[in-house]
Amino acid sequence: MADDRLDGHIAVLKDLYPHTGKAWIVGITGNPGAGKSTLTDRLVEHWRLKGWRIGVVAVDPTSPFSGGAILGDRIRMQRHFEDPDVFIRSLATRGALGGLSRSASDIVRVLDAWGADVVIIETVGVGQDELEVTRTAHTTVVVMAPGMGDGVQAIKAGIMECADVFAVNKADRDGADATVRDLELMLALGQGVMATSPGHVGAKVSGPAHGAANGSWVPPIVRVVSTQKTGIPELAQRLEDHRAWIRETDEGMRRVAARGREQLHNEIRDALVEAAIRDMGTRIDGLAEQVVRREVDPYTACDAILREFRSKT
Ligand SMILES: Nc1nc2c(ncn2[C@@H]2O[C@H](COP(=O)(O)OP(=O)(O)OP(=O)(O)O)[C@@H](O)[C@H]2O)c(=O)[nH]1
Ligand SMILES: [Mg+2]
Repeated sequence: MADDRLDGHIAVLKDLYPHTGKAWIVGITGNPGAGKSTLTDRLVEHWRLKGWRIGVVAVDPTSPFSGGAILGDRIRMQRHFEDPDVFIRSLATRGALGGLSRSASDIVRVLDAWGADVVIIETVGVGQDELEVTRTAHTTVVVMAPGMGDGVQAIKAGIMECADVFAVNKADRDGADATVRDLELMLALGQGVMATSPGHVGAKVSGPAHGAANGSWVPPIVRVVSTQKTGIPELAQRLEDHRAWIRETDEGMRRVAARGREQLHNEIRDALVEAAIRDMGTRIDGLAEQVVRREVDPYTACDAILREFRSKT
């Protein structure tokens, strides 16, 4: 129901909401083919050994670049399909405005209510919608792979900012050291910037101090070879460290509060746009055409829509 946004799904989600809030939400993002699904499969395996119940939401952008990730994800995580304590759901990007991030976060909530200890969201780190999906996560891993033009420069800036942990996957290949070095340099520069901005005075500048340092979090870099399970326990540990940091430190809690606020803003925005389109769709289309013909500027059109919408409600 939540995925298809069927009538009544909001009422169901409202009923489920009191049962949510326990799951830890882990986002896994990175360029196409970086090894996100293979890594997810390994983390599922690792956390299952602890007896955790696990939800996985795999977002397929259905873009020509991803080469049919749904099928790939299914094959890569197939062995967990038989496990009643693992629930895997693939979502396709649809054209709808903000539809992807919203149904992904709704499905995460359903899995949370189901009793998942951890919900993993796998999403390609390209596109605004996909970026927004990672914002619903408490802890985000950015997966990088060497030797596929996948250097630090090739990763979108927005994605870099939402990284809590970096996984340099395919560390069995040449170039992993260079990728780690690039990341370390980037993090050191980032800390330098932070140190000079007010509020961050005294932040550690020298050397990459990974993990929680001086109350703030510096993303650790972990080398992994997902296909060979190398580095998975270390990666899982860093992720769990981050979870402890958000739960136990003031800055971590502030970060969670900020994400919660952002998520509510998104929900309000989506609900408003949806309501406006429902109530005055043809009027909006008409104004859009006028904007295209340059008969009216977009600011005036927006003002007119806002005024009319307010007078209706
Ligand atoms: N050599 C090597 N290959 C790997 C490793 N991890 C994954 N691969 C391979 O890389 C390819 C892509 O892996 P996926 O896990 O599908 O990558 P993905 O990031 O989920 O890809 P999309 O969902 O399509 O964006 C597969 O052929 C994997 O077998 C690794 O650690 N080393
Ligand atoms: Mg994948």
